[in-house]
Amino acid sequence: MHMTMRWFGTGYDSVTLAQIRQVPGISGIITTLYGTRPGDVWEKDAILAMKNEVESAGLSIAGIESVNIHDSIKVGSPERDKYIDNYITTLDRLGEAGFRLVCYNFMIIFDWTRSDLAKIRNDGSTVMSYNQALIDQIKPDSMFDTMSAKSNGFALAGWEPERLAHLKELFALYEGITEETLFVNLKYFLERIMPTCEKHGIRMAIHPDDPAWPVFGLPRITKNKADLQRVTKMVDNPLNGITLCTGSLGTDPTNNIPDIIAALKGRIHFAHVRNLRHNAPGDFEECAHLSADGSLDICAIMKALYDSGFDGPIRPDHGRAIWGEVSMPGYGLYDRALGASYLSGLWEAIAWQAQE
Ligand code: DNO
Repeated sequence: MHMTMRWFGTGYDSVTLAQIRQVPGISGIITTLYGTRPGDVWEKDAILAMKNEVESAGLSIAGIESVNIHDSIKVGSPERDKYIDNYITTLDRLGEAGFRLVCYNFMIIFDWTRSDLAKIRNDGSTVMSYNQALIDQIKPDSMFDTMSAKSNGFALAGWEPERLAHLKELFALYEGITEETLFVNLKYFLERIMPTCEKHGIRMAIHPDDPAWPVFGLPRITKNKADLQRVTKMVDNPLNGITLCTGSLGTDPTNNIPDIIAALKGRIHFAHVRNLRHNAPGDFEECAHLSADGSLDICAIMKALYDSGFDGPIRPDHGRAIWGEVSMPGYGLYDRALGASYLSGLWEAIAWQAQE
């Protein structure tokens, strides 16, 4: 594995590349071309400028998170081919620039969802949390305002204001879409992009649903082991893989993450490892990465990744807001740096013991 951190780009992130470079063990960053919309073709010059900026700071780009998917592809409407062509052009350009990992998701309308972005914990830190009863009281059209109200002024990844300004149209577009339609449309998309992925050796890593159940009645198809196995088997190419996101899969306590890792061996191209704490069914909050602070056994997860031969980038994920830091919720420097060091320490111990 190689340890990385997500970076949102100059002007989008409170954290600098120089700071990330000083976190022990970090060899690369995960980023995207912010300012692009789902469906856009990425400009070659912009891709190279992004690469140069990171490399001049002494780091490399270990993967792109995300190249987002246009709604027509998820719905399977007639203009999808045009947008898949655009996606292919972007992949081609990323491949030519030397990128070998692309994370994406197939969540519809809303990406990751929380009811509170700054819940205060006993130690004074704040975390993002989710409570289904609270979400049930929020109308989908006010979800964007709920999310952005506590975003400290940062644009939240996956919550593009331009797209979500048309929520009514989006809900109408997805009317009648079922899990089955989504699987069929994802298969169509993957089959069309695989030749380009093969040309460059680009690993595609679908990100699981967060939380791992339907929200606002919208179907979701990457919630658990069965879903992820279906996605990888329906287009049985080693480049068609997943992002193992423990914070997303872990929202459902019936998801046994070490077991999912073993089942998806060889198809896990990217890992987001973090902990969360279950308070009650449908009610969870994020926490420090440490196993003792939450409900997930992070050591067992890292061991399962090690045993599966995982060789991709890994990154700490959402951290708590601590020590007065003001950042994009979940993406401050301090708690993610603690998380990265903890994960690197676990990995070192697991590797050391394996050699004994
Ligand atoms: C949230 C992230 C997601 C993720 C996308 C991947 O913090 O984990 O927004 O980047 O779903 O496409």
